[in-house]
Amino acid sequence: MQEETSHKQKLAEFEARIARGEKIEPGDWMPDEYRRQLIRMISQHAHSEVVGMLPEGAWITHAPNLRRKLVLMAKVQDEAGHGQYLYHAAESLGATREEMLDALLSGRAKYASIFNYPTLTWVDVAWVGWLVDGAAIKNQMMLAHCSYGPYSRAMVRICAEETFHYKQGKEMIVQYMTSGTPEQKAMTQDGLNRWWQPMLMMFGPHDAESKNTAVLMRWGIKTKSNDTLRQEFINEEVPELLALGLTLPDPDLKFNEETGNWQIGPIDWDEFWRVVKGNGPMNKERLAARTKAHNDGLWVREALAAYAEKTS
Ligand code: FAQ
Repeated sequence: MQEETSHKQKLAEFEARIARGEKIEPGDWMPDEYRRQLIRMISQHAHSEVVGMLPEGAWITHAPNLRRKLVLMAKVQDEAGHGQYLYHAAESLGATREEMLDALLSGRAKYASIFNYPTLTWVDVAWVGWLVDGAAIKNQMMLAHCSYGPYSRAMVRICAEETFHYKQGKEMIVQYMTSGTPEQKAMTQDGLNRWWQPMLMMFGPHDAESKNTAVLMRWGIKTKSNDTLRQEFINEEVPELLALGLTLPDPDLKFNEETGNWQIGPIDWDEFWRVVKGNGPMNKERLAARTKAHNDGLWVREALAAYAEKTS
């Protein structure tokens, strides 16, 4: 009975801290479910950054000129750094790197569905920058205000870098659409046709189907729902895409004067769940590439462990 009262009291104090806008720090008391939700989300986010290096990384050796190659290398390296910050943030909650990597490589962990699609042409690098980094920033600007200190601070740095990623993608699309050849314009439209729907899915299922949102919002981890962020992103990007002469691959797209929103047609959630469950176009290749990188890095981990033992 006394134990129950003390738990209720701790929970009330914890929720009051969140209501006052205070950050929760690693050693602070927190409900088990808060810790579980954060480990789930942050580790998935870390995996997304690391797997997310693969679709664009494939184009580094095919970049059309030195400037584009330097920018792309810097971007892909940034994503590795984001993975590091995020794995550290999850470690601050008690998750170990080994557990998290094991979950990823064994296929038990989720990561952003979008990275299971192939980058078929060079312009896909540009679309990943504009649409994928753009959608990621939209979500992460919200997470920069989340109640868990280490996650929110990691997000501030990550968002600054993702903004550069977004701009380099947009710069390429603008160039191809305003001064490109007819082939470049056609390639750009083809890329938009393939990336638009998967990008919309990145924000997660509709609010009515989103099982985690309620608890995440209660504890200030998320402050906006999946549908709210998706709609904000659509409203911001559609006018810019149309202004470049691009066609959105959605016959139902229209501006709703009453709500002030760009209204979209249905999203193919069957495809989303197929991809999330491991059966997307590139799931197997992505996990095989991460497993190879992990195995190739074994000698580095062994050398570090031997050095640590020798110097301790
Ligand atoms: N993909 O209840 P909800 C990036 C799962 S970073 C796969 O609505 P929640 C940088 C979800 O986990 C992109 N699975 O979930 C970059 C849950 O299953 P669970 C990653 C998804 O957590 C750019 C189930 O569906 N960003 O791109 C997805 O409230 C370019 C039910 O969903 C983050 O991870 C999905 N798209 O909302 C790198 C940000 N959506 O876990 C390289 C942090 C949902 O219960 C190149 N995460 N699921 O088994 C979040 O903000 C949230 O977790 C959401 C999902 C918004 C992703």
